[in-house]
Amino acid sequence: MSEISTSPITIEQVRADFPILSREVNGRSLVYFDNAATSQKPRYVLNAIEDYYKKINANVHRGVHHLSQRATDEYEEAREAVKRFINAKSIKEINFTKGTTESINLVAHSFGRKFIGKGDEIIISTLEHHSNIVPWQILCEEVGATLKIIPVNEKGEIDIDAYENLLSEKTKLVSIVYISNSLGTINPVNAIIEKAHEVGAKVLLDGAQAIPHQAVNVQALDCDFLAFSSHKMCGPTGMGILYGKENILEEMLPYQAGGEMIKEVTFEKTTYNALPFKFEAGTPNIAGGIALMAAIEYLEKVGWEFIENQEQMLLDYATQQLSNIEGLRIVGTAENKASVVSFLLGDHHPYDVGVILDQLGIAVRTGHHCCQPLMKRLGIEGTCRASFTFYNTKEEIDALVKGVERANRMLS
Ligand code: 7TS
Repeated sequence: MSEISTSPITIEQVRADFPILSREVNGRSLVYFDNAATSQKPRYVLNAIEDYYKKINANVHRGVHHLSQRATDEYEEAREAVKRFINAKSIKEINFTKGTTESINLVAHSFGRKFIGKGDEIIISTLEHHSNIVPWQILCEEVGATLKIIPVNEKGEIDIDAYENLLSEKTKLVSIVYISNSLGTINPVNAIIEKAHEVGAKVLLDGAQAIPHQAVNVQALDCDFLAFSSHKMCGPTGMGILYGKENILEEMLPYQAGGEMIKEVTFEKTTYNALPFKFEAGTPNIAGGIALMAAIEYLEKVGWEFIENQEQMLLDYATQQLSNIEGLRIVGTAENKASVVSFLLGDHHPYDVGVILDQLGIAVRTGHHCCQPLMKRLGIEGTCRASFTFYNTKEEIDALVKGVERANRMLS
């Protein structure tokens, strides 16, 4: 494996760790501002994938031979790394999935179908990604429960008083996004969790956008579930995590069925494997787990101080510079915000702005960002979204500002 940049870490060293950042797009240096969709991968992670397939490749948890044991050891070490990263109590609480979406669906299926019934209520917010809306709609329809929605204000902040009014002894689950992918709003999750627990409800945090940007400590938060994706935190696609408190996971129904998740199978009756294997049927994403461990090691080496300082600087600078552009309106102005700037440029369609930026090598996301109900609430169809991470620079924001100004001239 290649070495990770040694401290004190500079932005130049960090950027040199990401091979893709030195490529050109449409004849210009790539400016990658679509980090909320997926982050780029450092060489350290790419090497972990290659090393695994070159030197270890074997199936896990079943082989007596050397390679299988090596693969199993490394894959299970990845579970330890995740446990450490989010400060879980036990590896039994770390379930590997293929992403945030699957993690939420797992809870809807295995917790929801056992513990949520007719007349019960589930609370989500207006800020949710579709993957934290649709599984609950399907569940509610199936079991006769009701979905309640916490409203947001014009700034994109949830209404905490309205939330408290929605809570009652009927509430069985609150499933809420930690940081909004569309607007960057950081939700007051400590208060949300505390209030939910007062009425006996469980809380699932959608941590997809929180995990890459700040330390998340599940024991301090006291959330019951946390869902996140490896690919948004410098790891590979096809790999995700569901954290759940052990006593709750123990009581839940199995999810997918097959190999790995069983203890004993007879045609008369099957018993299920212990945690964390109970929810992991079939051959897992072994390379994905090992590369996720490399991503965690990489982020730990860069350190939260560097990541948070760089991202705060980028957010402040971009907000200030973009606000100076005539006709530009920032959508999502929460007091507590992560490094995402969603904007509209006059009456121009976000897609047209995105295409002009792409011609300049600048990657932003345009559209509803899988948050159609939020867009409807804000009275818009979509936005242009620039999402920054710790390897982005002020100079790249200058390029974005110039690009947006150019788009403004071309489309007017
Ligand atoms: N929840 C949030 C808050 C997200 O931002 C996303 C992906 C998901 C859930 C789903 O994650 P997945 O890894 O299972 O797909 N968000 C985005 C985005 O903002 N642009 O593309 C994907």
